[in-house]
Amino acid sequence: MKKDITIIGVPMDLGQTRRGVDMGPSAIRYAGIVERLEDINYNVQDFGDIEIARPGTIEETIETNLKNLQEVSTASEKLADTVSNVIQENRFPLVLGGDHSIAIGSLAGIAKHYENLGVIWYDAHGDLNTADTSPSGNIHGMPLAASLGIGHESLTGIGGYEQKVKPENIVIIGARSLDEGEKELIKERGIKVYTMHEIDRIGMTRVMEETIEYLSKKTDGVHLSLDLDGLDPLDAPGVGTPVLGGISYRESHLAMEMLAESQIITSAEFVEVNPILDERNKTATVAVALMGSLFGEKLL
Ligand code: 6HN
Ligand code: MN
Ligand code: MN
Ligand code: MN
Repeated sequence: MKKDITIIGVPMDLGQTRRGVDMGPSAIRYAGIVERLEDINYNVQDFGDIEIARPGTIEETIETNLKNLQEVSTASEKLADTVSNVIQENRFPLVLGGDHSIAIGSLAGIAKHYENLGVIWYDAHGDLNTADTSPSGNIHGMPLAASLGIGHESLTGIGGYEQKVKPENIVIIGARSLDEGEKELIKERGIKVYTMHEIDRIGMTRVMEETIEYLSKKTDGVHLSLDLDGLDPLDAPGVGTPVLGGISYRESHLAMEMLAESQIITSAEFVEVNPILDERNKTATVAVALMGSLFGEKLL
């Protein structure tokens, strides 16, 4: 893992409808992310936050059922540029959300630096919807589809190119709430998914061994996109779209420790922390602990 990390906050809440997730980056900073990484000898730079427009402030010129499309698209371009510059400077981009729509911008900025970027999508959801399949019109349910080049051109065209990631370079971990259109897309494109069923059945150790083996063979970099709702709501209650029966805190720690050991991760984002829905900043604290493990913190 690179020894220089740049933290980028993205106070985005326009990809969904529950207020408060824009405070995610502050909550994670407050839970001590900078100190945590400095304690394990990283050089940490905090870029601050990407500016997000208030809803309705950008004139809507596009006819669509996607909520806040222009605002999300504009913020995604800014984030893509920022993330790309960080990689150019040979630093590790650590993006803090904000709702999961921000992954569109992160991946647009990251993927152009790799021939074959891998993506680990740690999430209760597939985030593979489009305007046609979305039950909600919320863009946070679409970033993985957009990054495949599927969906509205204002989302797929960020960074000036269409396909950020190939379907065979994606591994989804923790899925337990997939919409019909998402299930079809997963089958049609052959995306690898470990649902909660497989995690229960074969255990997190094997899930991560297989994931690492699968991705390290064919990719030249791996982005971790970790949605805190991948965890069980008992461990991470501060999220906008909780789903029962998720990955435990301990399993998640193990997953992060195995990723640290494997040294395959080249960029990461932690999203959907909503302090308004949280219990005493528990979810941000969990996020920080997982980042500690991801970056190689040891117990002994
Ligand atoms: N997330 N599949 C649902 C939708 O509205 O498209 C939920 C999406 C949740 C997205 O948690 O990042
Ligand atoms: Mn998500
Ligand atoms: Mn989710
Ligand atoms: Mn640990």
